[in-house]
Amino acid sequence: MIIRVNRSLIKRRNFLQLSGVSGISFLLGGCGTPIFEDIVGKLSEPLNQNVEKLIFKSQKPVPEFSLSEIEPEALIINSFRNTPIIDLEKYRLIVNGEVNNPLSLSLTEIQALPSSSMIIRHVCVEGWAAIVQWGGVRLQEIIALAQPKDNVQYAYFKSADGYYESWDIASALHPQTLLAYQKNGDVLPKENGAPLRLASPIKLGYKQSKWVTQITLVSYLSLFKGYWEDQGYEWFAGL
Ligand SMILES: Nc1nc2c(c(=O)[nH]1)N[C@H]1C(S)=C(S)[C@@H](COP(=O)(O)O)O[C@H]1N2
Ligand SMILES: [Mo]
Repeated sequence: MIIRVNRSLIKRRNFLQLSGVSGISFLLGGCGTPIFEDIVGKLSEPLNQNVEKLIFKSQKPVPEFSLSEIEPEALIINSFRNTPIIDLEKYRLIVNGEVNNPLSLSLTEIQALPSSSMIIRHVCVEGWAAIVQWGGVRLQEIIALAQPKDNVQYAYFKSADGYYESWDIASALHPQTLLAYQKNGDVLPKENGAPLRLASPIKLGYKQSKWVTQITLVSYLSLFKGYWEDQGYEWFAGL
């Protein structure tokens, strides 16, 4: 166990600190938290066939823009409430629901996963758009780690400001659907959803939850589909 954590992510020096008292709490996390070795180990386990099919059938990538086309001023902060205060040390991304391997991931763990970046257009129904570069981890990476059961069809996203959203699983598994922690090459600003937000070129702006704290994978949609959807906005909201 020790060797695997050490080898994959944590440098020797940090690792020695981890074997002290603070290390134990790091590895054990909260209750029900899989230790990191477990998470890494699960990467080699087979995925359920539905999810595997969706990840590997080539979902059509959306053409991206070039660096010079980024519009740094065009992305308007659009929040239905104030920016929530999030303690980054205590922050955990919970992944639960109909999964075989529920997760509770710290930011360090999330940022140790393979990262990717894309330059895409963000489109808000309120009549503005912006070309933005987002960097982060593919949502499919996190979903795969959680080992969803065969019947999973939707993902619910809970945000720290009370916002909530639901997506079809195919869109959630699209290779350009990211949990972003960078914007235009810098650390994601708080107002744009730090530490972690959805970013994807295949959905309208209101689907792209900021301040995501929980992802729940389910086989059904409940009465509550999304903050704006429950007031009449369209649910699929594809671009
Ligand atoms: N948690 C949360 N996520 C949210 C919203 C919100 O109010 N709360 N607004 C949505 C809307 S309508 C848009 S257009 C984008 C805006 O993202 P930005 O503020 O980073 O430009 O965030 C989306 N995600
Ligand atoms: Mo929006």
